[in-house]
Amino acid sequence: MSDVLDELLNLDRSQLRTDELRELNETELREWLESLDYVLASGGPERVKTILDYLERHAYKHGVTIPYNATTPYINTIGVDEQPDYPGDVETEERITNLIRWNAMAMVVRANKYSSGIGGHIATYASAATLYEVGFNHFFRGPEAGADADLVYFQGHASPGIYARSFLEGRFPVEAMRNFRRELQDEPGLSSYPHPWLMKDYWNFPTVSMGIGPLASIYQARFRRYLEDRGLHPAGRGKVWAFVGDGETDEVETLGAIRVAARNKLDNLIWVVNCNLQRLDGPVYGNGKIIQELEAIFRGSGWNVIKVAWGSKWDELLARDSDGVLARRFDEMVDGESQRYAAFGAPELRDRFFNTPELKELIEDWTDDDIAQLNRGGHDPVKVYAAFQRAAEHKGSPTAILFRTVKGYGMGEAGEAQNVTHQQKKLDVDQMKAFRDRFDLPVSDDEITTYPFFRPEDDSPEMRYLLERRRELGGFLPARSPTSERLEPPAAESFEEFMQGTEGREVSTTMAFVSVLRKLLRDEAWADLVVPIVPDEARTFGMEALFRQIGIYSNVGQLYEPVDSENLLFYKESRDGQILEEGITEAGSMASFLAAGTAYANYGVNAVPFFIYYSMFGFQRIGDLIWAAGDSRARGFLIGGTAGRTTLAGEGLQHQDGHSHVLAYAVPNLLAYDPSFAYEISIIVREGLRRMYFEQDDVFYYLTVGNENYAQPAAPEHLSREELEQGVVKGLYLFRPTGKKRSKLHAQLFGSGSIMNEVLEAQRILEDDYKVAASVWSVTSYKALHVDALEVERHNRLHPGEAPRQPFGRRQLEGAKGVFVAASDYMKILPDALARHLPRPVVSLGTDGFGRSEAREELREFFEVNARHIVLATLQALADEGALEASAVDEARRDLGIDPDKPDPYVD
Ligand SMILES: Cc1ncc(C[n+]2csc(CCOP(=O)(O)OP(=O)(O)O)c2C)c(N)n1
Ligand SMILES: [Mg+2]
Repeated sequence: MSDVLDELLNLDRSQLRTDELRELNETELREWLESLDYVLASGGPERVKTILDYLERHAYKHGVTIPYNATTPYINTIGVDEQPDYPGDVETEERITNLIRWNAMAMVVRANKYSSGIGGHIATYASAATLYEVGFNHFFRGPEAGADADLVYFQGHASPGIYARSFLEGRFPVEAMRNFRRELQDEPGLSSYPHPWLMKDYWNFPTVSMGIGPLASIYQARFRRYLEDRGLHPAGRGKVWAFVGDGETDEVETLGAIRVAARNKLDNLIWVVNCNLQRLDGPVYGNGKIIQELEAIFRGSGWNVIKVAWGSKWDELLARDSDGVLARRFDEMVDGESQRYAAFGAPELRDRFFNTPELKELIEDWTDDDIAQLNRGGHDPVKVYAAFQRAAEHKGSPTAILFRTVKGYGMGEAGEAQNVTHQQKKLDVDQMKAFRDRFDLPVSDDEITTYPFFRPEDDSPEMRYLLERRRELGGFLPARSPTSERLEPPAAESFEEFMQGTEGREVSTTMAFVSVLRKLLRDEAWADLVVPIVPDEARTFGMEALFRQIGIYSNVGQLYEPVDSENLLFYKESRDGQILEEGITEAGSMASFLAAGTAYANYGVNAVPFFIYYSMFGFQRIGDLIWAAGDSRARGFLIGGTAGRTTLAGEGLQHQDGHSHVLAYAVPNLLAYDPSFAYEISIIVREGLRRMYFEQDDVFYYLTVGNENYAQPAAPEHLSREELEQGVVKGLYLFRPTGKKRSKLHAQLFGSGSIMNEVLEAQRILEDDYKVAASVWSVTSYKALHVDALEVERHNRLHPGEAPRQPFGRRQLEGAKGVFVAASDYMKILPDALARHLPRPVVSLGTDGFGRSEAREELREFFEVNARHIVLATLQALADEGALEASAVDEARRDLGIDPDKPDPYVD
């Protein structure tokens, strides 16, 4: 090959194999390259891209397939000549970063010194400090930037660094730093990780359960667009930044929704993937290169990818490397090898990395000190700035920046790039001194054992610089500031129709809920704020009328004529559509719920999400996201459709939900309801709106609704409206009192959800056939009754001198005579847990077990929650009390046709 060609090929030599080179016809190749150069010079890169595209298609037509290659060479995406000048004062910034590094390290070491085992992480922030600091000094716009304000998802384990910066900014007193992970001390403390529940003016997003933050950030960026497109929030330059660990990309939640970001062209989303090449136990991908692997995944999903692998010092070597040997060596090196160089430093790098005469030649005049400066890109502010800037300016797709860093950077022997570094929380005196020297910190040997925190004087250049940067960029971050706007709940009259019942017309509670939702969509004050979220399940819940009425959100509108366009209820997508039709992803839908449910705190918009899903696929499948909603103080309604283990007939044990209400107990600020009737739903929704958007309580709601059709009754007349509303909201009210007050035998029957109909039928049988005076109570929420009872119990325990209080449920049932029998479509633990707070024992019927694929009637027989079993349970309870002979119960059992040897539904 001639020199000219050599030069032309210069950049690409590392990509070409020598046998290929040999086979090429020199003149031919030269002509191609020269004409490409000409196009580049005359038409620019875009013209080159177009021509290459046509060329490829042309070749394809003639049988040439070019293998798909999603990766680019393992070098920085942004070349040295493309790097912008650094706009900041690098030295001052470095001094600030070093102080933050120190304070972050000291807070963890100190916490563990004074309370062994308290935990905390040094290595994560140590690897990410430059990424955060360039962001804080030049990019992240604070709340005062209005529509331009950014939202930042901080990596949970990096929180010491974020606190340490806030401390310099004067947002925390030194006591707070001393009480890291000690929130119950007399002085203020700081929570371990980002938890809005614990620090509600500070943190926005819980991120520490790996995968939740990245997933949530995608739907956050999309929701921001949704608000803008619907005119609920002004469009601005605001970005969503998400800091993601490379190990965190193991989680399916992290990468599972990235195409959603590309499909929605979310150029307001930037992921900063901190590839320190390590996770908790060791290397993320020791036998390969995580950066290359991630590049392929992101590029293949339509993201803009920027790789920042090598720091500036490497540029000197790359410039010398006319043969491409260095680039080839980068490609050859796996992460496990690379980790050794970070751990063992210059001698190891000299010996093992520069392992051929050509490579050795590159560094022949270099000292170990020179070699030690061969840093990874993520520790080089100039490289970090260039990448952030390019990402911020990029249009048309989300950006992932893959930064190569060292885990435990600066920790030296205490953990730098060691496999144990993630959990290193103790540094001995010598290690602290080494850290101090490395970052040139003003700490004397004597002081070191006191773990001092540093904040320069207010008028020092560092402090002036730091505060000025934040002032310029719109204030401090993170900051959480909920809107104070209160919304009046809809007037009772507008929901009055639900109080009248359906006059015999049979409708399900799902339909009743949809009617309530449609009512709300006609309410001027609320209509725009409602955000219906469905995971490809709208038709299941009879919501398809909403498609046409309020439209499905799409960032491009509708680019096709829908197949059902002739239809009144056609599938309408539009840019101002209101429904978030997420497709088959409960996790994605819940991430949208998170974004919408916290819009009051992030955008000042009182959005009201209604996430309607198959109840089985809620708590069980995406419980961690629901937990995160609780932590986030999200508001809104989770609607578990097709609920009830026997009410959803004909499915099986992956559909028939009989335990989500048990799981709902775990989330402290969640109110859970299993309503039976339309008017109950309307009362609960109105009350929810009042509590969340008028009282501004940080609670959210879970309602189960079923698909069994039955006549919805009118509100009972024996209760005042106030009594009824109170009962529905607090969990219990007398729905149908017995008409047989003079009977000797008495029973109180509790019904929930659609099992209420079985309870009502049992009441009839007991009264007609067995002379038992039975009253029926509607239990809308076992959880609400239970929580109230625990509160009262606790109050009484802590106030022994005062007159004891009574829980709501017990008060309601105080004078109620006879046995208590409860039946629901959920597990027996619900009434059982409440039982000790009631005046008498309770016999619980429920749906414990896997069940069968069957029809409703047979399922209820199988689970023993139908009217006949409720009757039998009542008679047996009366016999247990001595009010009935056992033989009478056995006779009844026979009359009811109940087989005593039927299989146990929990076991079989
Ligand atoms: C769902 C979940 N599983 C496990 C953990 C425990 N954990 C915390 S950090 C960590 C390793 C994180 O590695 P990486 O994402 O690479 O972050 P780095 O600290 O290296 O920046 C693990 C396994 C967790 N927090 N969440
Ligand atoms: Mg990592």
